[in-house]
Amino acid sequence: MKDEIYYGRIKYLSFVLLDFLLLLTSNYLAFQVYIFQYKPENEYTLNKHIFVVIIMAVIDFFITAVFNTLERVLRRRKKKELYEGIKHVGYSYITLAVILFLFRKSTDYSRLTITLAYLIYFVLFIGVHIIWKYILKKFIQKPARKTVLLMTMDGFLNEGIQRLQEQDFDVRYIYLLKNSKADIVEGIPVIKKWERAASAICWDLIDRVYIYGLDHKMVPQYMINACREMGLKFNLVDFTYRIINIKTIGHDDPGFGILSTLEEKRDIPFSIRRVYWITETEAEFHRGYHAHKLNCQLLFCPYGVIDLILDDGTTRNTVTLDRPDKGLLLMPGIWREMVWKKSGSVLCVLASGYYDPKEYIRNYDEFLEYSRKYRAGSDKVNLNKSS
Ligand code: T46
Repeated sequence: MKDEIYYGRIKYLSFVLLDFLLLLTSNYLAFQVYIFQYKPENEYTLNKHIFVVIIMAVIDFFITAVFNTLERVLRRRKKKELYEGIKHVGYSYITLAVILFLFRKSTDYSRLTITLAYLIYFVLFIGVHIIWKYILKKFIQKPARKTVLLMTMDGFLNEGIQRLQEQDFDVRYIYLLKNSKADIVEGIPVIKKWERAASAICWDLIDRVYIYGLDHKMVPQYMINACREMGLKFNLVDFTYRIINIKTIGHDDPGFGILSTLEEKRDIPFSIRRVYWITETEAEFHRGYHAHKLNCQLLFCPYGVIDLILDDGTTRNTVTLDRPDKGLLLMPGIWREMVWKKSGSVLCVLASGYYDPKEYIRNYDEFLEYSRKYRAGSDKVNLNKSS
């Protein structure tokens, strides 16, 4: 809830106030109906009812705070609105029933009025929320450019911002995987928790969420659900492969050797599920001839020289791995061939997925077809982890 207030401020508080007004309105209406219906024998007075209304108001704030029933209220879909409405009114009703049962005699309040008040409240909660949302969105001035939350990692940040700005997007927030300590980068606030990112998207009415250079699997289910609830898909900025510098520590005495290190999520934008290496290959041997549908990989050659011929379906480039401090980050959908330039060169691979032969494309025509489809829809991914 703190995040909702932080990012929503006035907008969020307007829903809290609206809620309170709806509760009062529904009580007023319920009491009028009761009086109209049972006036002659009525012993239940407005004074008695007001006492119950005060308890109801306290419960209302309590339920809102504890169960966060106004979470992402500005952008949630109708189904979620209904679910949260049932939760909010249902929990309030049960809490009130327990309190009245414990502390008051049943004759001191009208069960009928209270039940009726909550029924009216529920209808108003759903209906007025939808109308209020519409009014807020209509009158919030839309920025001229599409607004974006960018998810990436430290090493690709500036590049990611630049790519989005080139496409005339207004990058409003950054989410960094295992982020640096910076709170602001190039004047853009850095968000450090997924919950906060979801709140920012909701309350600042962010138009799009872009992923740059990250394995999709790094986006947690929480964020996928939140975005789905807000009707937002994840967009990808085209990212096929990159040469990265691997941190390497040498010694004054060259004979001592050098030590290279890679850290998951800090240097590599995926979780490492598999490590393999290829040794004892003769010079001029070719391996590979395939692409991966899902696997993200980091390849490096700690000893020797290996050429990687990379093909994205339209262009071919060769990258040479010839130093232990040089890594090739390879995202899915790239055809590769490896050429051993020196006998015994060692190829090491860190992969984001377990071995699965079905995830390989080993036929070049099939790859071209896959690549064509993949690139055509590559700016939008519908992440669905649970499936
Ligand atoms: C890649 C390049 C750089 C397994 O059983 N488990 C494994 O984890 C791997 C990687 C391979 N295998 C079996 C499958 C084949 O029967 O090992 C045999 C040789 O594999 P493959 O022909 O795919 O080897 P390369 O050198 O063509 O490709 C390998 C990796 O498979 C591939 O992911 O990107 O290295």
